[in-house]
Amino acid sequence: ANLSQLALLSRSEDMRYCPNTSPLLSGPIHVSFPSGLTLAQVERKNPLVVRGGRYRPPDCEARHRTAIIIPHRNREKHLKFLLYYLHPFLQRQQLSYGIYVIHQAGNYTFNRAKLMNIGFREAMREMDWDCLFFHDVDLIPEDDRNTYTCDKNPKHAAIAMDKFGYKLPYKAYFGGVSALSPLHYLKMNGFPNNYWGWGGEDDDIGIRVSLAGMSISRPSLRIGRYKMIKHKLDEGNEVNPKRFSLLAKTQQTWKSDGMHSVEYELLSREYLPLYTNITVNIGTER
Ligand code: UD2
Ligand code: MN
Repeated sequence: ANLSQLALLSRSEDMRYCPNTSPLLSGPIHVSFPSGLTLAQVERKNPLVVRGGRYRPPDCEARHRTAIIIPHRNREKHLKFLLYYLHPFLQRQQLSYGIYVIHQAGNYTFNRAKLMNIGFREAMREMDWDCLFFHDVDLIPEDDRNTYTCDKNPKHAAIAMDKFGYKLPYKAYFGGVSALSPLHYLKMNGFPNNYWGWGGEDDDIGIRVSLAGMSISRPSLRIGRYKMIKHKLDEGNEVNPKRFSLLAKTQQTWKSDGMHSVEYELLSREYLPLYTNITVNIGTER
């Protein structure tokens, strides 16, 4: 070997890939919601997390780059608990990761799926992520063997939630937490932009997966467990009365409405210590 080959060898020697299965995993997590927890405490517990909520394992080269996309408005308390659990969880999985909070500005009706499309675009603009986790703010994973990496097919990760008795509520369910690679996402034209208010958009996304010729993968019931922080229906996220008629038309609309047609105004991008906050004006229903 010549000198430059030797130099390469020794570099890969001290920065080897992380093992296929992280030795840091501990399995089931006891989830509780300590009163008085502050974001400053969460920061102190995660000294290796850098600006914008980014992390890479200190002593091995991560095999995966995962972006977490969280749709958000007016749920600061839930966000604090999610960050408290999610940062150490992702670090134990030895991932290279970034957390993005997509904040809907103003008081118009909430639109979860549209915020996800924006999160996809804004995250991919910054980095070549190989997996995106679309994550409700109020769902806390209860087992760190539920790895935040992508599968061959779009993955529905929140298969077993306490609110549904730790069972899948129905076979096509795709709500809560799901994971798609950029290729999956583009293939199904992302998520719908026209579901305003609560409900239906998760089923629409599930239908898009199969319309695009893919199927849904899931972790086992034993490890895809989540606790949902109890809450009421938010103001500004009333039940969407159009959800059933929209769902009946997904087959006709998915190619024209989605990732490719999303329109919004970027109001700010802030690199906070624990996450990147992206505030957007998404308008309202026309
Ligand atoms: C269910 C699904 C969720 C979604 C929703 C229907 C579960 C666990 N999740 O959640 O994936 O399909 O039904 O739209 O069954 N949010 C805010 N501020 C708001 C309103 C919503 O931040 O004012 C975000 C937040 O990330 C929240 C998510 O949107 O977790 C879903 O809204 P939800 O928690 O009110 O709805 P839920 O629990 O019925
Ligand atoms: Mn919820």
